[in-house]
Amino acid sequence: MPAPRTPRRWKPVALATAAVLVGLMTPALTASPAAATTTAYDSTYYKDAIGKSGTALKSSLHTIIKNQRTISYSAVWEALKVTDQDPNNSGNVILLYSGISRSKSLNGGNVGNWNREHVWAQSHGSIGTSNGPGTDLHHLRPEDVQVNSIRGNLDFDLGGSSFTNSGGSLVDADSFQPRSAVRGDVARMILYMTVRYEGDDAWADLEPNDRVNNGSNPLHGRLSVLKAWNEQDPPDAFEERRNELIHGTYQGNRNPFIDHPEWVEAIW
Ligand SMILES: [Ca+2]
Ligand SMILES: [Ca+2]
Repeated sequence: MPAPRTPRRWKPVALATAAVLVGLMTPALTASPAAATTTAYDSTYYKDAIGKSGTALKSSLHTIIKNQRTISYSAVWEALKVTDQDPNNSGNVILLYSGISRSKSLNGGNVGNWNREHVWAQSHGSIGTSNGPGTDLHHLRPEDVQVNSIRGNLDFDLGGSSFTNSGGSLVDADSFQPRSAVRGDVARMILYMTVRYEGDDAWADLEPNDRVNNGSNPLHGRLSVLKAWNEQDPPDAFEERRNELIHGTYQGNRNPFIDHPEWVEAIW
């Protein structure tokens, strides 16, 4: 397996590859936004998906990303200490919705601890915590115990009120709105889950819809809002680094929407 690579090390390679390919084909495209999402994986990992859209793209990406290793729920603790490390303090992790930097050693279930937030809520499709969607690092993040409880199983949507350690996130009776810096992350995590899990294994077919109050159905909303968040909050170095680590070190698969955020619109 290749060693984990950070975005700072692979991005220049990706951009250089893109520049060469674009230069060979059509120089007029060098300034287009599409070039920015060309990655070094397009000719390898994503080669069967390139050029597709709609259900054909979704199906192709599913075939690519379902090839993965799983880890145990207990192993998720140590993995999150690596994938979600504070770039400015290697002893800490960043809490997803709160934006708080907290000591890695404070993982646990008590007030003041951080625990394992399931961005795709566990009850939506009863994914549980045995090896599978419930331990899939692509949607698991550290979060303050009490904030995790406030988010609960709510769908994502606009609006709500602040709360202790909200970091700018909001909650109301039927939905949760993450702080602006991670809204795109949340959208790309939810949509990864819907492509990865298609009901051809032991798990439910997870799908997005445009509703809240999805209860225990294998559905998560709201799609129109997630699509807007994907546009408003593009992938940054933190999100790209964790995608690299999950691919290279833990699971061997990638979140395609971090590599190609435009694939959200291409499918939905
Ligand atoms: Ca973000
Ligand atoms: Ca699905």
